[in-house]
Amino acid sequence: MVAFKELVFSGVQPTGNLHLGNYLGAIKRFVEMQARPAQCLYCVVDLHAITLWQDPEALRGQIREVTAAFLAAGIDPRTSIVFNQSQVPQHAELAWIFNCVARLGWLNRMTQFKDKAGKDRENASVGLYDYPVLMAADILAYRATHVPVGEDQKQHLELTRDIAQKFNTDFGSSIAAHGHGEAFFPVTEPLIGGPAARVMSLRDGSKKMSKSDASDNSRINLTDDADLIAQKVRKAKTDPDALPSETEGLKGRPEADNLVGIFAALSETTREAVLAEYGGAQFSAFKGALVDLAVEKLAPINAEMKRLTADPGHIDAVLADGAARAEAIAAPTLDAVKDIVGFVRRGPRLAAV
Ligand code: AQP
Repeated sequence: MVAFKELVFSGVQPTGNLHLGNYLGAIKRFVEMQARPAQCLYCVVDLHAITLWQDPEALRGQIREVTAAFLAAGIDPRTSIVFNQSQVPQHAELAWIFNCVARLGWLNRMTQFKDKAGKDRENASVGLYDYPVLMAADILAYRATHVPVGEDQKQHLELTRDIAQKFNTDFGSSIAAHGHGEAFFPVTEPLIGGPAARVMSLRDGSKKMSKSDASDNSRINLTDDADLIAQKVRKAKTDPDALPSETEGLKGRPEADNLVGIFAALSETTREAVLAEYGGAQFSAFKGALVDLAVEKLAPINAEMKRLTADPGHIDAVLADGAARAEAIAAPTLDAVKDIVGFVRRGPRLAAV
């Protein structure tokens, strides 16, 4: 077997309303991954964003806003590679090759497409249907070994693994003939976990906190100021009982479970530890503590995002530098894939030299 060096890849769509779920389930964990002995790549996935129509001027602003959120949260663009997907052509190129590896039956099982397309499926874009194949290409263009994501992306990560395995099997003898051993693509490991792998809506504990929820009160946006955060937490739906002392007591109480999970993730502890401190407390008291904690953690990020978005030239320079470094990794992968598949190509690309 080939030994793959540890490489971390993940992405966030620039579709506006970046929220606490995106932060706790993904961006905060991206920051933590930087302590690993790994190359980390963090991508603003703008090709994914246009699977649903985006206003062009707003999209440009949203790409810069997600980049600012990455940097404000603590991603270091000198050690990690921060870039937007459309600047690295290998993502779309590999997606086409993977379109010919993935099976229709696999895509038909994807629940996110069903949720996002809704009843009017005939009218959904082909891109929305093909979204998980592009996601597999994003990850495998870098032969990424680890992908930190929220729980909603679990099924897409399984598809990425299926595509990698099928490619390795379909082209096994060619992979070996070109000196890549038994497997060209790694079977990527999803990193899903922690107390905030699935942050729920503040208005309905059975629904995921989401950018597209019509109610702004359902989510805490990373652009919300301290007053708005306080207002949204105080208005969050709860039940009439006090907090339990054990996690067992959170069963059947989705709103309580969600707020305890958010508290645990923000304070980098567990639900158990939160309940050891707040078990028996009424929600009014617990929400007060949660407001203080959320403001303490989110206000500095909010302020830094504002500072960074005021200088789009700096953000664009970070993205351009990241794209060049990303392409230097992805271009040789694509050259090898083309050789393996049997294409005739020009000599090595500049980026690979
Ligand atoms: N509620 C959530 N809890 C934990 N993690 C979440 N993520 C999203 N929502 C939650 C994680 O954030 C990362 C980036 O997500 P995305 O931008 O690719 O898009 P998404 O999952 O489609 O985000 P939304 O908010 O759910 O958007 P809409 O409303 O369009 O459906 C991913 O790692 C994701 O798991």
